[in-house]
Amino acid sequence: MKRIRVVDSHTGGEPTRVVVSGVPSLGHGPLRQRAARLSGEFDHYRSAIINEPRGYDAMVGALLVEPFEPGCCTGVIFFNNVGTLGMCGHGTIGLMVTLAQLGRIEPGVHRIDTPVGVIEATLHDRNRVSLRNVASWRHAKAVAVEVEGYGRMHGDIAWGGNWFFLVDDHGQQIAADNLRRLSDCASRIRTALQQQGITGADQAEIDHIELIGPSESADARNFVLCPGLEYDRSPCGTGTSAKLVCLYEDGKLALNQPWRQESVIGSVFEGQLEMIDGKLYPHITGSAYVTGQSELLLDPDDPFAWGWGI
Ligand code: PYC
Repeated sequence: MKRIRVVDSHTGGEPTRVVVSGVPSLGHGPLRQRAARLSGEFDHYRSAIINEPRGYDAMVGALLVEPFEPGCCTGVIFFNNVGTLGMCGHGTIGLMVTLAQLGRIEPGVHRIDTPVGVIEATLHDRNRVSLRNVASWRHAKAVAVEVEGYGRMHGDIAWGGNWFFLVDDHGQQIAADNLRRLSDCASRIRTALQQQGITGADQAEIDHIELIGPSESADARNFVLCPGLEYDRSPCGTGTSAKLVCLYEDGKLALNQPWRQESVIGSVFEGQLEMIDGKLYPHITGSAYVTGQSELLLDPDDPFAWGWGI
């Protein structure tokens, strides 16, 4: 019987499962290499932890590993129902609250090593966290895309720790009672990007689609379709980062100006931008709550011991 210790939390409704122990060592190199090793050699562990029957498609995993970069309190490799993620904002907030619950960190500033660079996270109290993301930027503005069943739309391509295509002219209501239509629209945009060869820098696949609309209580509301075709219940930390840099480039947001980003289910992140050495660093603040601590059991006789997914 294999045993994997996990702590579950949610950030604005979006779940994070922190993996404390039970996954084989990925070695000691830079985290980008270790994330590739997780995908290449140990993908069945990712599936066992996050896919049904133990997890579900919206859940994001956060594997704790030894940091490579100096001065970090931990390294983390985020993953979802289809693979690893570069960074994850809601997951970082969940991770910090989980580390506090485990007694591993105190309130204050902590550096965290990720596959896309070091981030800095501040634990304010047992639930509230701010993070300074990796440097983020807009790669292209108002790229036209022909979307089957929906027609021509335009989107900005931006890096916020993952690649995003951010669309305003989608014509959809960003509302919790319109999730099927939003998922259909966003997944067709993603297919259209693939078919039309529209990518991030260095031909990177754009695997997050962000539809943006008005909000009554915040600056904007979004719907973010994640790589495994589930939508983010939170306002998406990396997606909010991508949005902030686009607003800044359009002259609609100043440095250090607060931006409140609401999710499709009504949870809110507060964001702002800092400029360091000519690069834009998004700051994101949100709250997470621990929902469970458990030991996953992988029974060798269980035909679905390693999970199943799309
Ligand atoms: O909060 O950055 C985020 C995120 C990415 C995918 C799901 N959540």
